[in-house]
Amino acid sequence: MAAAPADDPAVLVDFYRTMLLVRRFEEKVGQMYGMGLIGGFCHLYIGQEAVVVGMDAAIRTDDAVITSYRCHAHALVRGVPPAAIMAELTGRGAGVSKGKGGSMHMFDIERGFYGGHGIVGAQVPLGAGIAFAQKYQRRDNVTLVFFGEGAANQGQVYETFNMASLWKLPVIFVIENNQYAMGTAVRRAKAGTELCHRGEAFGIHGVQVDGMDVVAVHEASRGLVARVRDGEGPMLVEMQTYRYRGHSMSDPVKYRTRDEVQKVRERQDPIEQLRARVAGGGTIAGAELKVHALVLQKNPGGGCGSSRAEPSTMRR
Ligand SMILES: Cc1ncc(C[n+]2csc(CCOP(=O)(O)OP(=O)(O)O)c2C)c(N)n1
Repeated sequence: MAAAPADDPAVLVDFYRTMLLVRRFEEKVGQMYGMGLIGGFCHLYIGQEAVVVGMDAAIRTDDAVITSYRCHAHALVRGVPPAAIMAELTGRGAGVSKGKGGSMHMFDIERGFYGGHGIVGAQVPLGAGIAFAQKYQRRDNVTLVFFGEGAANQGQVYETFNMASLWKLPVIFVIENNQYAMGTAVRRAKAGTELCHRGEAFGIHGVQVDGMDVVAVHEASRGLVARVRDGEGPMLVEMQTYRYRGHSMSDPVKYRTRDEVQKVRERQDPIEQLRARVAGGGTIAGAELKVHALVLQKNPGGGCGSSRAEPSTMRR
């Protein structure tokens, strides 16, 4: 997707279609995991769609993205064909990583997608390395480095902040604060300031954004991307978001109530929020949303979680 003003109805319809694609894809993955058609570890992105969709629309196709194991959506928005991701999940040679990476390790370098990393936080220094190469080769590209609020407590993140700032690397550090690191709520794990301020000691400007509002995500991202591309050096954004499903497919979710999840769904769901904003009034855009919703039909069997556990010896 090319960057375009977020008040353009065509852009909003595009955001809606892409968020719906991500959601329906992930629901299908959850269903197939439950049927035993997908093996290994599997982390769904349902609830967080606005973050990748709004941010990807603010960068160019020749820019770079790197993220954690919760990576299906990031690959989808970069333009990796859904069939290649599904083939990867089901361990086939037609998969985007030739069926050898699975859910957590998808790569498509031609599309600027550098994974898919199972080691928490490992993608942060790797992402700075990609940004270093962009700058060294005098390309006017940027790198988006996505990581969770749990990873944001790791030492390697701050070593990376130091070097990225020192070398004015063209990188945006994106903390996807989905409120839980496995079963640990952010309020139990985070000391000190808001996460958006964590780069300030290194001279890295940070902002906090409502990551459930795709328009807010996109507008904030456009501003940050323009500044980073102009050579201002690294920036940080904390996206306040929420994951609806368990940490992974084997998570029984005992650390929060169903009521908590239900309230977020009812009040903040990113897809529903955008639908309410665009739909109605007999507009062409409103009609288009309905068409997209019909094409990407809700998967009737895609309920909550799976009856089948991940490998129990090494739960992630
Ligand atoms: C170095 C390392 N430590 C621990 C783990 C186990 N682990 C997997 S995911 C996770 C929680 C990470 O939470 P967060 O960074 O908030 O990302 P989220 O899963 O919420 O997207 C942990 C501790 C790991 N994979 N790698």
